[in-house]
Amino acid sequence: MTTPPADLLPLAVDIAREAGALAYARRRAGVSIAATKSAVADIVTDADREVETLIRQRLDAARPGDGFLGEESGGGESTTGITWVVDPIDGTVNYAFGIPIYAVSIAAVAGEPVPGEWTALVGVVYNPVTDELFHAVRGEGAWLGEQRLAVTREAPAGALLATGFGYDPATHAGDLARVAKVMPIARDLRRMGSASLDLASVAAGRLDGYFERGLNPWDHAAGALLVEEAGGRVGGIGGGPVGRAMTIAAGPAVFERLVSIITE
Ligand code: LIP
Repeated sequence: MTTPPADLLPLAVDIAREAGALAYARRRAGVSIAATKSAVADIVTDADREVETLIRQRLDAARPGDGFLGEESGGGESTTGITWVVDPIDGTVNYAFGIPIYAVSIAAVAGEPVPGEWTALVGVVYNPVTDELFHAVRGEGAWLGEQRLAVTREAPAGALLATGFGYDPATHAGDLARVAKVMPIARDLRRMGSASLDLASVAAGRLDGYFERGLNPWDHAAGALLVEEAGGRVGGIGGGPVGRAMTIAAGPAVFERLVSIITE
């Protein structure tokens, strides 16, 4: 029997809150960098690993047979057709430096756990510092708590945009050139350091658009569903599927303009 997506939301919310509380407590107690990953700037803390272990244990207990794709512990095959795509602490560098902009990102997807091939069913992005829990079930809208979310429409003053830069210094020149191409349509630019919160901010109308190269599946899995359920669009180069090459998220008009500028 296929589980209705709405039945997955309470589990995701409960686990996100528990995981967020753990991350917050560890941050207040002091955080150490456990290792570097793809580049010297790509760090993981002991808390990242501990929080992901908690999330994985809770999901395994509640939904044995579901798959898992997590930033720190990799993948686990699904026998139910559902895979949980998890970033335990999205905004790890912010977290390590004590900048209060980070989130637990949990998504449940159906099908192959590959961006562009999966169908996102449930997305939860939780910032424990602000106690803001963004959530969406496919077809049932995007919400911040009980407040329904909606993306913005294009404005004469230009778009308030956000972006990010990868950990590999070799990619920074291209990222900065892309910013220069986009700035003529922007009223201003933000670089907040957490893709899931950038996407949640687009869904909530706090940003008009977001674009970033190099994201991993767990960075955008939950936030992309928030944007789509808030009336926005999410895609990659040329408006195709999201991937490491590019993630673009905005209301329809700004999305088309960003796709056109970034793809040209
Ligand atoms: C981060 C993203 C951020 C991006 C960073 C990194 P992490 O994810 O949320 O938008 O600019 O390079 O990918 O590593 O903190 O989970």
